[in-house]
Amino acid sequence: ADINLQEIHDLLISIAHEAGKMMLTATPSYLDSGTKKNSADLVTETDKAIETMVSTRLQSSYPTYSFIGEETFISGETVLTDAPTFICDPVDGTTNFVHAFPAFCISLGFTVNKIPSVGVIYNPFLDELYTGIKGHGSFVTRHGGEKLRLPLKKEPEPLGELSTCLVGAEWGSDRTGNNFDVRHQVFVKLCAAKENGGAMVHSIRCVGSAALNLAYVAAGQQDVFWEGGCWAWDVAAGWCILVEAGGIMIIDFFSVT
Ligand code: LIP
Repeated sequence: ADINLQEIHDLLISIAHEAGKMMLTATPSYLDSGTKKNSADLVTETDKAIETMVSTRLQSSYPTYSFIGEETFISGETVLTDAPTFICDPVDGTTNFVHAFPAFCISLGFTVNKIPSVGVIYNPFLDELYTGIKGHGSFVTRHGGEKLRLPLKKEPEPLGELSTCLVGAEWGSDRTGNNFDVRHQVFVKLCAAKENGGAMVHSIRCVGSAALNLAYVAAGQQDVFWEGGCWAWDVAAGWCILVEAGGIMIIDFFSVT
């Protein structure tokens, strides 16, 4: 059957707004947040409640489509297939959410044949909604205002020189072994002066949400985003939005097994 991406996009926006209300009425604290793989990998009751709401609403409208969510993912069992699939990060930027730092969002992606085809990213705190549909461009709406096509910059600069870029990069939650060494080296190389072997970028921003980082590149507020160790729910929505804004996604590997 034909897949109506516009209808899916509209439903995802409605779900994102409901999730936004749940985030704003919650009172999270690091004191009652739980942890996953280590003390820097946080999860709250709101993450879980939003994911339940999202999967319930999607299941009732699209019972035959697949669903992958950060909080219900089971390593080795949950697999991304070619089937139409919703990919949900109920609260991306949970650490920010817990600390009341205003950069967190819900990230809702939809893939067909593993291709990101709809993306909806909503930051309820700033009331910023980023959306994209494959082949139909991407947009931002701020504070319920005008829907603006991305990128926002009228004449985007070609990225000739890293040294002219504002770069988003994240430390992530894995602070051990090779993963940490690679992150550390990337930060140093990006920032160091050229005579010290670096790219001397304008600066680095650690906004704390992979989805918002991708949306910011799509909007032209950041020129590049780099992160090692992203999951499908971190990038599925932002991927569609970025590509539709004329951006480029470079990956080493895309799998949720
Ligand atoms: C987080 C990301 C963040 C990344 C963390 C984590 P969460 O997602 O968006 O950018 O650095 O590793 O994955 O856990 O807040 O949904």
